[in-house]
Amino acid sequence: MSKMTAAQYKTKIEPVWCPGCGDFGVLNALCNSLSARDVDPKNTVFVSGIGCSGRLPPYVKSYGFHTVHGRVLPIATGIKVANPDLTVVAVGGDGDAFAIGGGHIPHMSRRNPSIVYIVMDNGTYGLTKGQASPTGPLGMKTAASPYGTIEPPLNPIAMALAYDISFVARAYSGKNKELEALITRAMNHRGFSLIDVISPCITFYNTYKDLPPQLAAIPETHDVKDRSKAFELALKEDKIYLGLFYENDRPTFEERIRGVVDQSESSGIPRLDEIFLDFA
Ligand SMILES: Cc1ncc(C[n+]2csc(CCOP(=O)(O)OP(=O)(O)O)c2C)c(N)n1
Ligand code: SF4
Repeated sequence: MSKMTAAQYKTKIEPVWCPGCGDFGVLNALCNSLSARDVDPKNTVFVSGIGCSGRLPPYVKSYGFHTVHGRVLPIATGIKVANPDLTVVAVGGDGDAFAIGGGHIPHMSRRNPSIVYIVMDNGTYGLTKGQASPTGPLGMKTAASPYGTIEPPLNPIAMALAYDISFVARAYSGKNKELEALITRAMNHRGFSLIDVISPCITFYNTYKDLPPQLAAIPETHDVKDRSKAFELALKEDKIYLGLFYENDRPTFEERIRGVVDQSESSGIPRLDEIFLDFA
């Protein structure tokens, strides 16, 4: 079968996003990357949480699971464990990822399943009409915070590095080629990868003008194995660096599970299903 084009990876379902939403850029880069990598839709699952960004799975030709708010990662992990041969891509917003779902991030690092997690980070809760999210700036005024927020934002890249996630990157939805390249690299990575994609919400928190002057590509000389240097780049206040901060190679969750299964088969310890048979 000939290779599918990027356009063929899109379904006929028209995205309901507002015209100009950054999430369109993510969808385009994703489809370009799926085409470049010749990914088989039959062996691919997109999993999402709830939010405007969480609407993405039906727009891509693949299997999909639009789950519940903040629980995209445990569900994606379950899918990967059930069938490690699948390409599993998790997607969602910064609220989904770092507020209600934030508690899952460290455990994804500990387990390190081969899942690509794309966070469409717009600093706001788009779907619920623009409340401040954990990545919105201090003092952000919204209908729900008319005097400005009183919590400073968290830094997703520094957090991911602190947890030692095995692939940590940041991209901008307006820089499609770079985003596509990062997605492709993350898909080739063995282990959990987090790409924080700055993806502006044109309706509730339009950062299209303010952001570009602060964005800068990570210097080509940066060694992606150097975690301390990656921290330095992540903590810079005058620049928002884009690109791959850090990558390490260590055993994946699916490999370790295979190891436990192999041990259990030779251990002589009865398996759970055999124990259950005693009660049948
Ligand atoms: C358990 C639960 N709590 C709250 C909500 C309401 N809710 C739906 S989406 C959302 C936040 C969306 O923001 P984000 O995850 O950043 O995605 P975006 O819409 O900006 O893409 C919230 C609070 C919900 N659906 N379920
Ligand atoms: S509300 Fe914001 S995040 Fe949601 S579709 Fe519109 S522009 Fe995108």
